[in-house]
Amino acid sequence: MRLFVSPTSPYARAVLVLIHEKQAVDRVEVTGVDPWSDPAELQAVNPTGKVPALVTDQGWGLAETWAILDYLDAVLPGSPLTPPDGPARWASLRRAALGHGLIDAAYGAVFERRRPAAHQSPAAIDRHLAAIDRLVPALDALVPAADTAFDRGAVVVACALAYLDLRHGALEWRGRGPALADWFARIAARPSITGTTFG
Ligand SMILES: N[C@@H](CCC(=O)N[C@@H](CS)C(=O)NCC(=O)O)C(=O)O
Repeated sequence: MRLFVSPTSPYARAVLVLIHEKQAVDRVEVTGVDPWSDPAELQAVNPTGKVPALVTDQGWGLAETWAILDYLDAVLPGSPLTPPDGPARWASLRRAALGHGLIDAAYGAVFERRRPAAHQSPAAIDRHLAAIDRLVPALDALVPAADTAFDRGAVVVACALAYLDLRHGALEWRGRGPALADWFARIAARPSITGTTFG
């Protein structure tokens, strides 16, 4: 399989972390691209032109982080990171969904700030920052009481928090989510996290 990523994409990192957690690094060839330079090979796989994008062993392309996570969790060997059913499944997906929302808000603010000054929307930036402000305590309330398996929700939330550290250090999110900060500190030494740093 082939996976298109970019070095600072929190979306792509979630896929990389899942691959590491499943100890399947040798099953996926990772290709770094700059999606903003419109690489034809990326657009052929994912017409949106965004990373991550996956080419399966059958040769077809798959877009969208959640779909790629779903697919790789199913086809790669090793225990599933997404619990198959019951309350554990919904707890994991609930956390993953808020984690995706946190990535969207954090990336959205960065994207807006990169537009030429005259075209930036302060209201759009504020809206993204306000969402981050709500999402951190919401995720703080969902930190498992005991450290359970590092599941699908954990993968996405960890990448969202790492991206906050990379791009939004001034927000000092740990003050809004102390339990989340403790959890993040505890999982920071996992090989899947240290082996996939933003480059
Ligand atoms: N909804 C997509 C978002 C992916 C995304 O926005 N990736 C960014 C990099 S962090 C990208 O490729 N941007 C290029 C563009 O928007 O053209 C997903 O979940 O995979």
